[in-house]
Amino acid sequence: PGAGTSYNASEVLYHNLDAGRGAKVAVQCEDRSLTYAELAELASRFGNALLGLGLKPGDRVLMLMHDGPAFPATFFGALRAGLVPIPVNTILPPDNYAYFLNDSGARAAVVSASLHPVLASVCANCPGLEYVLVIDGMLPEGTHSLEALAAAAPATLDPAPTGPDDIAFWLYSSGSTGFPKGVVHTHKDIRCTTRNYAEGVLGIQEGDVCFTASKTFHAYGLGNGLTFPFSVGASTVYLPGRPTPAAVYAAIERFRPTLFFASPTLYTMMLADPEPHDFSSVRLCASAAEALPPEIYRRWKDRFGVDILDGIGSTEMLHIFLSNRPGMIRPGSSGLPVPGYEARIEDFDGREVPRGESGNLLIRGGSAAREYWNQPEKTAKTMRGEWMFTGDRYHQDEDGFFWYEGRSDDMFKVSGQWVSPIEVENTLLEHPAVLECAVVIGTDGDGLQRTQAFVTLQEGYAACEELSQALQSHVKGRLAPYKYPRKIHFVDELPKTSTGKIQRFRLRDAG
Ligand code: 3SK
Repeated sequence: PGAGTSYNASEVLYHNLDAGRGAKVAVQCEDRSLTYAELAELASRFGNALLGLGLKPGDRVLMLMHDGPAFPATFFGALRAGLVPIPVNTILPPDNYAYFLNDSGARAAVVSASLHPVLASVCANCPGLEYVLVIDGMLPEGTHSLEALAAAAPATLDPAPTGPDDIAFWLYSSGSTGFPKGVVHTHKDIRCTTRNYAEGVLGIQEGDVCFTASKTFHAYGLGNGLTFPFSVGASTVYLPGRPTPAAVYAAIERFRPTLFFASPTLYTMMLADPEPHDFSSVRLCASAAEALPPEIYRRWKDRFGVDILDGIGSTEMLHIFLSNRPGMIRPGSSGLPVPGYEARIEDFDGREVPRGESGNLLIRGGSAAREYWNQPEKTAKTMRGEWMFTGDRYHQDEDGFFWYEGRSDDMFKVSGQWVSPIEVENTLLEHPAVLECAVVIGTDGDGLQRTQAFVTLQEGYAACEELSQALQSHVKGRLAPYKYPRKIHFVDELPKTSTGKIQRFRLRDAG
């Protein structure tokens, strides 16, 4: 879409009707499948139902929904109606929903019936919320059925007269401190990610079947599971429940996707399942949220013969902006800038650092969010003109590949020298006993700052002093002496966000 011309991002779904794909399957979910014609009709009915309640263009609609056909119908129906959908994480404590509703001023919320109790528990504290619309289940008192309203609403809907730079949707981004921020995206942003990453890197085509184990409420899943497949008339598979390795393998064997999207945590858990599984339908896998340890990449490739393209994105940039490419993978690196994006590594004074030196990563590209809602100071700190400050530390190698070193606030100094937690973690992961690990700063008995590691173990290994020493020797033999962990904590699990990012900041004081 060119600046100034009219454009509504629902075209990503609806253009398939003009392209003659009405009868083609768009979505498969458990025992249900919807063609493009059926999905577009459902989206139009949902959009009309929301307008029928009196919602006006620009009004926000919170989406607290499981993955399933109603998710894209609500998202695209709201966009087409000129409303502003805000998908949110489905597994947060109730207070978060009160915050989202009050911060966004949403007049309506669409909620999966099984998630309604958690929303209901905070509604009394959200005076701006006028309509709670339930889908996929029993109708609690005081709510409306979106399906019933939709059945009575017109089956077609013309796009609202929006432009490429108008607000389209928000996503909430939670940093390690403070309240989540409403990340405001415009209509053009979706098309930018589908062209640059989905077509430019994944080479997505009409014949592809996408399956995202990372949920669609998150920017990563929203691209993988909605906008990427629909942008080229491919189809998508949804898994409404928890993406356990068993559920994911079963969905892959049943629906035979060609593109699979997950985070390093899930790839690691899937590798820990020793049963044989048929992965032959998948032509390419993608990973984001955390750097993919090279050891996991190698084990995956050995076992399934399929590449994982590791990349990094952000909610602010909407999707992946650095990525490895098919046939050009450097395991452990985040790859090269995705076409359409530029990356820059700066020192603390804002000067570009020479190749090989580490610094803060900034990104420029057409899918950058326009602001954090109502947070001008945070907006100014992160969105610096055309450049987005990512908060990640990186260095670039002699061939231009980008290597992640950790979040800026995860880096630390030992004996006056910088330690990248990622480097130590990747080394620990080469040891056969280690399933997952996180490396953070700790203080030893003398009050000195030292590296410490939190480790979960592979099946068949037990925590003991000997293993602790073996892991320390393993790192000592491979990295500079000041980097090895002076203390190893064996734990049952690591703290993570719902999308699989390790929350290292939570471990800093835990040792
Ligand atoms: O965490 C990431 O790497 C990511 C990727 C795509 C979209 C959003 C995010 C946060």
